[in-house]
Amino acid sequence: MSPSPMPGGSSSAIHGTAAQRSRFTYRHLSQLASYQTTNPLRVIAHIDLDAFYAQCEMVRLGVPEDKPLAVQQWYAMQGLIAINYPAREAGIGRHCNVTEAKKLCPSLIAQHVATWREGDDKWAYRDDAAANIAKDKVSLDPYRLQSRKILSLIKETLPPGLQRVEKASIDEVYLDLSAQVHSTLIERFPELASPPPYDDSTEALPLPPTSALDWQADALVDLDEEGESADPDWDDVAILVGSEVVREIRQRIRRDLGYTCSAGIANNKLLSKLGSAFKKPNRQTVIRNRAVAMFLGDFRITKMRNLGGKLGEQVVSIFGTDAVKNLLDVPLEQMKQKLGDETGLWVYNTVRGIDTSEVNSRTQIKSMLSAKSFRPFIQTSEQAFKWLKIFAADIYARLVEEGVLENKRRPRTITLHHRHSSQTHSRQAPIPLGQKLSQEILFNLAVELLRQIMAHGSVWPCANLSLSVGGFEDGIKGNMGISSFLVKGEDAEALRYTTPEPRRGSTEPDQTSRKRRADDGGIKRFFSKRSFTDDSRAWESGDRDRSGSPIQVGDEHSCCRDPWQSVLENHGVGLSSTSLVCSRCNCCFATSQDLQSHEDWHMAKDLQDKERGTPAFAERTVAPRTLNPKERSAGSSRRGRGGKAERGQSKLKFA
Ligand code: TTP
Ligand code: CA
Ligand code: CA
Repeated sequence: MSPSPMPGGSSSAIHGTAAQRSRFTYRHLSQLASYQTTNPLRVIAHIDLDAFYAQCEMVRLGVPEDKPLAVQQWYAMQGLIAINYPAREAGIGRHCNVTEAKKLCPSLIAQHVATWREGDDKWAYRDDAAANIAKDKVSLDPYRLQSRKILSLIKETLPPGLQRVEKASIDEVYLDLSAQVHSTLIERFPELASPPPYDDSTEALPLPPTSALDWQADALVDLDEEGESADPDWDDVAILVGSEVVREIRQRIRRDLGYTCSAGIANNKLLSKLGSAFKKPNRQTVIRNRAVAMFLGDFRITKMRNLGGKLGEQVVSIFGTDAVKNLLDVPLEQMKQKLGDETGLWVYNTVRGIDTSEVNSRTQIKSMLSAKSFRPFIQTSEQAFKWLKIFAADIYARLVEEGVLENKRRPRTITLHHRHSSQTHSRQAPIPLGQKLSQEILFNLAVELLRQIMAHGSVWPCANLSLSVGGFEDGIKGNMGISSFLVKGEDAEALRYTTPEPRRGSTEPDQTSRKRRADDGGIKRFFSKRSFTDDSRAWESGDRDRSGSPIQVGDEHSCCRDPWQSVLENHGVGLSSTSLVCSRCNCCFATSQDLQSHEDWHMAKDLQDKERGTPAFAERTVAPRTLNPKERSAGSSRRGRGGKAERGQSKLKFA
């Protein structure tokens, strides 16, 4: 990427006498190069695709940008899962089903997601998918493919060796731009490369050049006059360089792939994520250090990362307010006293916009799951085998993405869960080493596991099947001797080994996992695995939670109260009242069948989590609620639509 010259920013313009030095030191500057996470000069970006699945369909179908389009999943049960911005203009939201949406906007294109179909071994776009919930299973492969292309383009745009990219969900990434910004600063201001006076890295830097910073089209967060009157410092320059990088990435994504996205650029992940949602669509928002207090002042704490769930509710009930600006008055000691040391400190920092979590490009998934709930139930092994074939194909495609073909990573175990009336049976086997992993191997193992379950007793009708692989290991490096091709030890046991049967009709964790849960104190206990404030979305294999674990994939029942509710709330919409509420997550359902399917999903998820020894997600205790009109308008105004002239476009004049 060729750096554009800093406006008026020739190196000779650097100034600053002994009395006028920067607030930052040579050490701060050098810490940029090593991605030091507490560095005040650090530059983090969050990029989130606008209406992602909807844009994927528009690009695929060649639909013009101004045409309303929504992506549909089944007919009424889950309604619309992605709505493009022209359709949102017509008042369509995720709460609508297709009929309601078409009433609001007769020209709406409602495109159903691609599906796998019982008996077929490829996913496809099908005109009759919406009515075939029983025979079809959603495939997110088309969206994963686009997601991969976008990710590759981002990596290509960033300089090799100076990039750190974390895929946070199917449609978002975090970038730590610090090292790249460091190199650009040194290039544009060579004086910065000279050793510090007296070789003392704690010496202050000279001030940046006497020029205005050109913020171009970025949405600078407003500041009061006092905030703007202070001279710009190197943190402002660093974030501006980061913002240029992000602008170029966004332009390339648009030009080469046809997608618009929004971005936030700030000092950390917490703020950059709030920034990317601040002005959607197709905008980027810069939150300079000097603007943080002002920016966060109007937020409600429950809208912040990791505070959308139980912890946020607890904070609100303890301190009697959800306004960040009021929580700033709570002293650290009091936070710690009420919430515990670790959590208290974390909340105290969060309301101040302090976050030192790193952008982790090494996040790796730990398991993958493919599942289907059957309504009507399936009755024969032939039917089950057809589904196992689909699961094997689905998982294999995702394994290829993880680098299984290049032997980068490979799973070591495969597990099948089978639900018959109120009983769930599970069988697990190691995946033999020594052969290249293939769809057929996975399928054969799955069939063998099902046979074992069938040998155990009555299994039909079957309400739910799920196949998962786990125990990922890095690929074998170096020469593989003949011995590595001989299946031995644990692997030789592959098809004989079975996991202990869970208690019949029970989803209770065993003693070990229960103990692990009890030990899992501290702040992590609050973080919902599927918390949508963290936005580690549940909709695809690459999605990870904070601990790097994958979340439910590709199942129709990937909906639970936490994500849906918070998303609806984000869009200023309340849930309609219904008596069918899941007791685990308070998700609402229109029919008892839908509720039953959803409970099956919980069960499969529990079983999968049990293998990992982690809770499915923090249980929610609050009933669904409808936002009042005030909250609704607060929610929607926060998401602003641009248009308004931005303050501070070229405001930062040097004295
Ligand atoms: P989001 O990034 O939350 O939403 P979005 O990209 O559709 O819209 P925005 O412009 O506001 O970012 O989710 C990314 C994709 O994940 C979305 O396009 C479809 C899928 N998804 C679901 O399938 N169900 C859901 O409830 C949500 C929230 C998303
Ligand atoms: Ca998005
Ligand atoms: Ca997203």
